[in-house]
Amino acid sequence: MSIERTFSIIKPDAVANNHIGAIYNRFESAGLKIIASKMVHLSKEQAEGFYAEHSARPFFGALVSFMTSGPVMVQVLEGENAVLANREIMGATNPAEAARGTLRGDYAASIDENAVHGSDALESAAREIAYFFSADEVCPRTR
Ligand code: IDP
Repeated sequence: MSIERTFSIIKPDAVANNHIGAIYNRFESAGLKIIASKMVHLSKEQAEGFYAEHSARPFFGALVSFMTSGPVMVQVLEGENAVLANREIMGATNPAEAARGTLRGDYAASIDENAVHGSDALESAAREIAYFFSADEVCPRTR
């Protein structure tokens, strides 16, 4: 077991549907600690930069439009095997394939609007955390 940090977004659909608290409860119930958190309304440039690896995909324009359609919550989660643990809490990318009891299975309507983002590897987690948070905004537990 290793203590990891991962990056998470509660996307505009889940924020609009008032699911912030329920989703934070899932993270904390699973033993993940929220060590940084803020609400942001992404600019087009921020969303395009964050999803740059998907810029050639046919859904890129729709993805950027959705991610800028309303505020999001961004957070850093810390815990044992946090990257994989969060991906399991989230469920499959396509909510139609996501198990009940996962965030996408319970709160997402479609692959275009799928409630949450979570880093897929430690390397992307470090990059994504730095994209949104300065070092002094990350607050590991001291007790
Ligand atoms: P992930 O969010 O589960 O890591 P990725 O493949 O990295 O999935 O895709 C990033 C985001 O792009 C997805 O969460 C989803 O919002 C969107 N996306 C991925 N594939 C499709 C698609 O085939 N149609 C529409 N949107 C998609």
